Amino acid sequence: MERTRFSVKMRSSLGSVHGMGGRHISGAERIVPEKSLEETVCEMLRRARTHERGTADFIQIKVEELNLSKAVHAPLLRFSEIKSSSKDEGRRIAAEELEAAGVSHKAVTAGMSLLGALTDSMRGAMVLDAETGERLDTLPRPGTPAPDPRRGIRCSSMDIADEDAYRRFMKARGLYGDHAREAMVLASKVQSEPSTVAELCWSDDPGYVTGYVGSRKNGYRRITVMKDLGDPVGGRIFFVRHGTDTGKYTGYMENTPVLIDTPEEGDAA
Ligand code: WAQ
Ligand code: MG
Repeated sequence: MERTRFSVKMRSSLGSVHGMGGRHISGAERIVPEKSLEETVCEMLRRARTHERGTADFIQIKVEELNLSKAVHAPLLRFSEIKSSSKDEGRRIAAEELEAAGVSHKAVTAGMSLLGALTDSMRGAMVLDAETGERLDTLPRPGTPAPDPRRGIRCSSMDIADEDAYRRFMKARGLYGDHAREAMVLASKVQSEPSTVAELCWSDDPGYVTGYVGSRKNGYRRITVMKDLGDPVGGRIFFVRHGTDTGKYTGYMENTPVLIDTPEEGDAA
């Protein structure tokens, strides 16, 4: 493998003042070889300008060269799918999956009502105590600016380690498309931090109703319908062990480069 790659991060919004406030449109993160850098930047620009959530009028793209020897490697989560036919059914299944992964009933209920109460999508994820259900990302932390409840924390700086191996892996499972790829990569990084118990997610793209529950215990459990078609409100929650240091946790999610290894065919997956 080459010695360096480039981290490319994009965030975009509509109606902000120099990127502050406004409506979240889309974000993306990749770690790509130099030869794919231009193409990746153009793709992200295009995505922000043609998104079904709206045409972004503020777009920030950050490019940074990374020394690969500093990147952490983590395995891709195992994949499985549960079919649901309505929002209510999908969310009920998700609640069961979260409890099966070790999140308390109380925390699941708290998380479902927090996501259900959002009137528009956040940029990032809420962090909840998996035992008490307390929301942690909005608590003030000394030495950091007052947290913005609409931002949450972003999981960033991650990508597939070996593109070709990943393509073979997904094709063998009939999985295509950017949503699944990005979600599998993100969910795998989230589970590579030992404080994470489980993750809950559904998309904020009005035309994409699928979501998942991720955990080290049960892998990536895709749930086909988790919201009504046309609904622009999605969300994510990272459920963490009681007593997790939120500052350290956030630092890992936002800054540590993580490359996701795909199991070779024949490996258990
Ligand atoms: N870090 C933390 N939270 C994020 C991030 C991130 N990098 N990106 C998005 N979010 C939050 C944010 O609140 C979004 O509103 C919400 O998650 C949904 O994001 O077919 O498309 O990018 O198997 O719309 C899952 C199913 C699709 C994929 C998830 O999420 C499949 C999806 P979206
Ligand atoms: Mg989206």
